[in-house]
Amino acid sequence: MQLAGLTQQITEIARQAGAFIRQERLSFSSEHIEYKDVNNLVSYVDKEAEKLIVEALHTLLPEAGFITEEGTIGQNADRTGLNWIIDPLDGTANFIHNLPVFSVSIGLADGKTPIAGAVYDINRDECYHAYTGGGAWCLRNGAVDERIAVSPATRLNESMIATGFPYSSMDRIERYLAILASLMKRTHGLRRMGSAAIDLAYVACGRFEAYYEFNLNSWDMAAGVLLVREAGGIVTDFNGGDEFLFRGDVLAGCAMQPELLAVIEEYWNNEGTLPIL
Ligand code: 2AM
Ligand code: CA
Repeated sequence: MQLAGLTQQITEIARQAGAFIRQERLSFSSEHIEYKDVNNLVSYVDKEAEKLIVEALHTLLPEAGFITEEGTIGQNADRTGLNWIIDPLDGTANFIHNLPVFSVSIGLADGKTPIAGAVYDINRDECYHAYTGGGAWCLRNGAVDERIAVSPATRLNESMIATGFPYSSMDRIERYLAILASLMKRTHGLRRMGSAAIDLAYVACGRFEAYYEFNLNSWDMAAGVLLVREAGGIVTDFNGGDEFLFRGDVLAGCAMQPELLAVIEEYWNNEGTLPIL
């Protein structure tokens, strides 16, 4: 498989889907909102964008299976072999509220290892892309392709950290809040952007030093974790291992990642000892 050429095509498909989403936003209104759950939103835009992406990718690599947020096509339940892992619109709640932080995320994974992918930051026209061994890149305005790298920061106390608030399962909320409180006191600040794929892309290009979230879906992170790794960063689960893609807890960062991991491990694995302040 020629990953370099494949990644160029993934980048183009992500940009095309993003152009569709950007266009639809112009005429989008609240009557288009559908509810998968009380705070889990979707619309025809997510579904149409996914169709467009799935059709293009299927032609590109017919042997690969699919794991997608909107379930356009049969899903590969056993998750082995090659799979396209797709979130056609990451940051749907932002899209619906016209908050300009939403993206397209397309990853190709071999088992639990992402090997190629792109995240398209639709409103900035920045398409982040990478394949294993090829470095991480950002294509701006469809014209300038620049190699990107994680931040040179080495300490938590010189870091800006992104996270995602829990929105469906609240069963680990106290641990999450304990970590948040601890980090508030020892970082440059915390941000909740609302698109995991953008958070990861921004770690890859050095805007954030790190990003962590629990309970994510594989399509939120498949492309983004590869971007961070190819940009020289470290990605682990909350135990320092590599079981993040299909388990959902992920921590990605630059050289200070181990220091952040130590804070997360302290609270995450210690039920009953959660001093919030
Ligand atoms: P989505 O927009 O594709 O669903 C960040 O926390 C991640 O959680 C986002 O990538 C977002 O992906 C997902 N998410 C799903 N529902 C959400 C909600 N109600 N609020 C915030 N994020 C949500
Ligand atoms: Ca989505």
